[in-house]
Amino acid sequence: EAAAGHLPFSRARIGSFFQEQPALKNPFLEDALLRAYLRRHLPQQAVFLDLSAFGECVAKEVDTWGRECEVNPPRLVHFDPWGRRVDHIVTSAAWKRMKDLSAQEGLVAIGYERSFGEWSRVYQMSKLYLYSPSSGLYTCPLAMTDGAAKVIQSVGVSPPVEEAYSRLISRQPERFWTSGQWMTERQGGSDVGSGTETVAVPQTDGSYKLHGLKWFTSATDADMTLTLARVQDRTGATTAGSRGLSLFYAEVSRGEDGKLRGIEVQRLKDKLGTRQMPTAELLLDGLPAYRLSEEGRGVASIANMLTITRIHNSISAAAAMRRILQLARDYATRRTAFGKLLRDHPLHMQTLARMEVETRGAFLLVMEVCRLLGREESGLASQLDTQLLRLLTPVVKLYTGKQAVAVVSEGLESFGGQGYIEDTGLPGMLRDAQVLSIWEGTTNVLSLDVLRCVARSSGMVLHAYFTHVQSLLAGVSNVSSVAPAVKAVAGALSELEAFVQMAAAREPGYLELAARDLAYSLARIYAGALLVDHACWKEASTHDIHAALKWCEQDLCLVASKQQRGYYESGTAALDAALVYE
Ligand code: UCC
Ligand code: FAD
Repeated sequence: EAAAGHLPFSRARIGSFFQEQPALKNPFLEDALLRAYLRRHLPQQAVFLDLSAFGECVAKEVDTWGRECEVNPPRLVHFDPWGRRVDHIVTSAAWKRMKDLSAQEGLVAIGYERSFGEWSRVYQMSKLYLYSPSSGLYTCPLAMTDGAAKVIQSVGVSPPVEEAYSRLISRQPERFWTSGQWMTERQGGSDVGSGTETVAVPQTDGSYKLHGLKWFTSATDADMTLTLARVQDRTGATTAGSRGLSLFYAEVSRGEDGKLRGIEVQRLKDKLGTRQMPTAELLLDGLPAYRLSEEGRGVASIANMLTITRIHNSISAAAAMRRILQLARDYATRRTAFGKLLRDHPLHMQTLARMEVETRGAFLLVMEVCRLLGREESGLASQLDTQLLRLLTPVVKLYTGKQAVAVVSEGLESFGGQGYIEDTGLPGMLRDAQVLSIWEGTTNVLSLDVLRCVARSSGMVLHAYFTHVQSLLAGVSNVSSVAPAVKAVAGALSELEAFVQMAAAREPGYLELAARDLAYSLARIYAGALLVDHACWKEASTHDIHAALKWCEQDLCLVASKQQRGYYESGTAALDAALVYE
């Protein structure tokens, strides 16, 4: 019997084995696809140096701040010690540092400086992609800030928003402002047209005062906001529906008494994730505001913001997938089970490889949208580019948002029980991924947006889609290594074309039921074409070919297979409802 002193587990002895934790390395140097994509499209030394240095800073320093934001979440102080209402949203020091860092690194500014012409958006979004998983959700205010700058650009950079615009795109921390995006009210976040009760009361100087309740307002420590309201006429009447909504600009500021001007913070939301960031319910009680759109053109005017924030959302989704994978593959070199490292278990590698394929598809889809945005903003976009951008923005947002949840969830499992342990920082990634398919338009609402943009363009956006995918395939038609993938994409594209033609002649409810599967088909086929195209680039590797082949093994055209099984026929809706409510 071992003497008590030699027992490995007794009194203060807790055994000698401690698992090495996964190490976060420079996310730029770790990301072969990102670097290859940039080598191909934006081979600028300045960009590589900046991203490499920023990646190092993210891994060494910023990631710790991101954790600090999670463990020191914002809180609301309603009253000062003497009972006066102050409504202070107290944020952590790390959250404030993120703001300064964002300005210094030009995380919004790069998109407006356009130093790299049509590729400036790709550069900006690549940087955000490195930053996002370590940012403590600071990418949320940055998305809205970018969106607000875009809206201001579209309505005209002149007073009263000239100063605000210069601050939104500033690199100077002391000047830099962030913006909110207050659209959702209690009655509706998707159906903004019916759900908005906020009224705008005209003032004699041409400005307005807003009265209403905004139900979700994220990163509420912002300096300004864009929001929607209904202008009251002299009798106090307003126009109902979407046609009654106008777009407003308001500053979030305090009066000499220290109170917020025209705003009461009702409470902060108690959320599943995104806890690093305040999301508040706000009573607007005479908030001074300026109208930016024509009366009744609020939704159309804020659509520019939605395009930008949805692209940011997609970047965050792809980045979350990439980050969990980066950590999982590192962990697989440190963790042993059944006598060998996880990396030496083929089934574990198959699991990570499947995640890798999803991540690559998502990355290329998002970068494609960024490429198109960059072309549009540099005045280089063809009509086809503009139509593709309109169609792909909701498609990519909804697809990557959903895939992020699946990939991050699988990723947690690859750490075993540790993936479920809060202070590893891993569970927060799953919580934060879950919001990506909800805010900025849910999956179904965006699927319906896709249908509407197809109908409004009389099918031109689909024509642009088919033309572009065909041109990608034409460029690789004689490369034998990817032939099965090319065949799969081409076959799926023909099926999709046939489906669209058939569905156009059906009753309206038919396409509505097919909307989500249609959006998924558009995403999968397009990503297949991009993966094949990338795999045939002159510096591509055998791994790129493997990824393209694997992606194209899945059902690329969901609507074709489901249509054959009668999924969208008129009786289905009633059957579905009956099943749900049995
Ligand atoms: O969730 C939010 C913030 C979260 C925090 C920020 C996160 C950022 C990412 C961070 C990553 C870490 S803010 C709330 C977001 N809310 C939504 O996304 C609303 C979802 N609902 C929709 O998108 C709906 O489809 C609505 C509200 C747009 C539907 O309203 P309407 O009035 O029924 O819309 P219509 O009739 O379809 O469109 C009205 C006009 C039309 O223009 P005209 O009148 O010229 O024909 C449309 O073409 O607006 C135009 N329009 C668009 N244009 C509508 N949607 C778009 C679009 N997506 N792009 C271009
Ligand atoms: P609903 O519209 O009630 O949707 C409920 C369900 O119905 C969803 O599954 C939806 O897909 C489905 N649905 C709705 N309409 C249809 C349809 N026609 N066909 C089929 N299905 C449909 N909003 C802001 O304005 N600013 C913010 O800063 C902000 N921050 C947020 C932060 C967080 C953490 C969260 C969770 C939300 C935030 N939101 C914000 C609100 C967000 O944008 C909305 O919650 C979202 O757009 C959905 O709206 P809703 O909650 O009213 O859901």
